[in-house]
Amino acid sequence: MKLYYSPLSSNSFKVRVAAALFDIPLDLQNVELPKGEQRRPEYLAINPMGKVPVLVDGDFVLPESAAIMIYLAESKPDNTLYPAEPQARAEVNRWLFWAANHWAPAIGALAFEKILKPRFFNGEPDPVQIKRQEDLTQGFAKVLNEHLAKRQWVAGDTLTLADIAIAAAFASPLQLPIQSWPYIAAWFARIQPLPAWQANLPPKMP
Ligand SMILES: N[C@@H](CCC(=O)N[C@@H](CS)C(=O)NCC(=O)O)C(=O)O
Repeated sequence: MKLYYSPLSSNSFKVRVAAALFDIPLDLQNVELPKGEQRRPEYLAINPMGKVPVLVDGDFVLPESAAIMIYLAESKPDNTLYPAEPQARAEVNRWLFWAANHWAPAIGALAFEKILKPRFFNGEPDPVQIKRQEDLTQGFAKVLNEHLAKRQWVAGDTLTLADIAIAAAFASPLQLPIQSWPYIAAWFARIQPLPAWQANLPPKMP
């Protein structure tokens, strides 16, 4: 299977970690976001949204990181990362949607303003946008921190795709103030040592 990805992309990172946990090798195809390769016609033919990641499995083309993680999980029956029991699965889905709709967009916008825009796009960070996305991130982190106060893992009593999807934000060079959310910090300390996590970390920005 081929994965169009970027080493700068935490949505790509979460898919790579999930694939490693499922022991599924991926043929990685780097889409150079700073060069705008995601907006070239040949890439838009693969994903009209002009985003990474995209999985290609034979003739089947699948954008959207959460959908890709689920697709990989469904090729490995009886795995615990994406449980089959309907309520357990719904709980994982709930947090995958939470990450896709709230958490990742706020953090992605922050990373763009604070790191990618000045570094790759010759632009000035927009303080209004930074404040707005920081406020959103704080609010979402509070929800996650309180949720994790009562449990070890985000959904259920073991590691699932939901943990990987949400924790990916902390692999970003953004360096979110994780120590200000003690239950998130304790949870992340359980995820970070995973070999699948360590093996796929994005390169450090110089
Ligand atoms: N909902 C999508 C979001 C994908 C996304 O925003 N990808 C970013 C990188 S993390 C991207 O490709 N940005 C390039 C651009 O917007 O030009 C997913 O989960 O895969």
